[in-house]
Amino acid sequence: MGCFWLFVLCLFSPAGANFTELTGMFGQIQSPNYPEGYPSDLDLTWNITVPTGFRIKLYFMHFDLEPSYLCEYDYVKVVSDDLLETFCGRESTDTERIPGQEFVLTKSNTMTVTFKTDFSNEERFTGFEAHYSAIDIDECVEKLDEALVCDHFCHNFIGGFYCSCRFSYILHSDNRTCKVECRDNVFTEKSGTISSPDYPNSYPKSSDCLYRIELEEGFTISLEFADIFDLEDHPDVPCPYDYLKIKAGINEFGPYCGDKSPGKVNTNSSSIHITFHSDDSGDNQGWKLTFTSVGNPCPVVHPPANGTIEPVQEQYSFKDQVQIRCNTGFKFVKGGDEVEAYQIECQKSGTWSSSIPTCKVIDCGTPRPLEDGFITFHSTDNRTLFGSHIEYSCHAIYYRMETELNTTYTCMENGFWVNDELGTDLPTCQPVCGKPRIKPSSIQPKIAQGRAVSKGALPWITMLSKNGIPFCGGSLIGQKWIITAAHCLHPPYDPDNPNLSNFQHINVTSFKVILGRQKTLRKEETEQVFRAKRIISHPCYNGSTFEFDIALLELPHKVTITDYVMPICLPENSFSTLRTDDMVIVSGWGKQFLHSIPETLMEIEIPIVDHDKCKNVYSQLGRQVTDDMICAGLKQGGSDACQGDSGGPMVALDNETNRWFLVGTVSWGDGCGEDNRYGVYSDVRKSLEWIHNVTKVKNF
Ligand code: 4AZ
Repeated sequence: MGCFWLFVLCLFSPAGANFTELTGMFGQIQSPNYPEGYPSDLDLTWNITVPTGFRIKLYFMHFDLEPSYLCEYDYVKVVSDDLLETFCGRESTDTERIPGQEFVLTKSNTMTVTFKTDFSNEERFTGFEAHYSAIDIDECVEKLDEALVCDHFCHNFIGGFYCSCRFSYILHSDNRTCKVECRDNVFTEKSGTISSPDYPNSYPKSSDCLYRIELEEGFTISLEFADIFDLEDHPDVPCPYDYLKIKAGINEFGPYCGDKSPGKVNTNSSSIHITFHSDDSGDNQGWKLTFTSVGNPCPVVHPPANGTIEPVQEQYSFKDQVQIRCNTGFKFVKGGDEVEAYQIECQKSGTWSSSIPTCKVIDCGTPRPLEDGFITFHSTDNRTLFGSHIEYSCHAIYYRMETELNTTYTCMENGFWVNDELGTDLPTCQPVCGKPRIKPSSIQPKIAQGRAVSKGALPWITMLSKNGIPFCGGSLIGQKWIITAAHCLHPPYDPDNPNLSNFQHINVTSFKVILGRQKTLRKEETEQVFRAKRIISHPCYNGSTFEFDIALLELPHKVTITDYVMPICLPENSFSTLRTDDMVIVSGWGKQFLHSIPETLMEIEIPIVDHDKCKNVYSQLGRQVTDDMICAGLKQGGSDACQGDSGGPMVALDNETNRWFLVGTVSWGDGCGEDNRYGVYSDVRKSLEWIHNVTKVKNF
């Protein structure tokens, strides 16, 4: 006997037993003196150890021991964990066994082989020879140790194995179980569901999950666990392995485990922490809960008088909002401002963010005054509240509304007086033209040298006065425009400087514009005096030929329409057809036959003269009567305009409308009132478009 292998270690026990430690991956053991007969009284032991993750395979190439009943004389015993094989003899019988062609396979990595012989052998037995080798254990298949089984996936390698986990799981430090990272679950919604990972499939092992529901103060959270509730438990100890605990403020609920659902849990808190712990074993379905929250209740809201609320509910709780609206025609009054809608919110304290305001009826207030008009209230008490009606009218006689429309305005919910057609715009009152309140002196067919005009009979006549002396006339059209002769406002024609008379005009501050005047030199109470704001001469005015001898003066503001100050109408197609011999009236403060100026406004009534006839008369004198001019006067002379009458009106009565309209403005002539000479006037019809463009004046 002796040490026969590289990894062999021989030990001798005090009782004479002989131990050999074998640690190689493979090796050989033999009976002493093999293949010669083995000695008596042997007690040999081989302790074979291979690395963990391997098992040992032992194979006997030769076996020849003394046979005995139940191997009581000589035998080879193989022990490993729960394995026990005893071999003896030469062939297997009822009571003894030889290894034969079979091999012995251990479960673990250790094996003890003992060879014992008694004191004698009846004949020579050659003994045994065996080989062992380390064999890899496939732990993934064999699962020898339940505690070392991989939780999810197992991967075998020679001498060992390793575990891995499914997606979203991580391998626990025990290298076996798969856990989840579930400490960071925060819920801020008012309701939702939470469950253990993979519910209702088995939840991960070795995990510590934390779920937080964090709501605003003012809410209380309730939990309702699903019926399927399955956490590893213990019959005697409360939840020692896996458990679920709920912390809600100072209150704690749980631990919960087992298979009975905790059902409904009212936490009375707005912030709760749910902890879920699982140990490294078990295969349970887990848990699921639905959380809901309700806010602190607020008192029921009632709609204000003349208002509504939305939504209408039997109960209101924290964060609920209520819209309060006033009925049409009503508004809230808040800090002096009118407010359309109002919103209140139930607060955590269980009170509303503000009290319910009252709805006040909308008041459109005093309607805007109408210039030259007045307002009539439909109600007797002059109500200006929502739904009230008013009427705008123009002052009768002097004014007429610009367009014929329904002039009723209603106080609307927006607080404005509104008309169907004009909206919030006001109608305008325009002065009536060509209708003197004071009747002109009766027109007689022949007035020789003119006559004094009764006060107010020609209320459009305008005096242009310099230093208190009239130098030209004019006519009021609309409320702030005077038509006059361009030559009144331009320097006289100078052949050396022809442009001067065309393009330069006198200063607006150098003369006064007087309306409502009858007397030539005396001021009157009825007069209205202005300084012109601007002078606009006809663009075709020619200072040498007096073509388009017409100009407009803009007044700085509107005249006041009185019995003595009223506009003349402009010619219109419908009522301004004039024929030769039609009578016209010319008025002014001009000289009488180039002599003295009259004391008062004078008028003459003369016929329109045939244009060609007039043209001929003046062509003989080398002067041109152009198409923009119109002539009037008597062949025998006598009644004529004269110096100082320029710019003044030549008017005619429209028989259809019984209104006076402007035919022309006094322009020029050869002398005054001489026979076979006619007065020449600027024909207003020829300048009508320009007048309209500049003044926008229309007849009313
Ligand atoms: C002028 O000098 C004037 N007879 C006006 C008209 C007439 C003559 C002169 C027509 O203002």
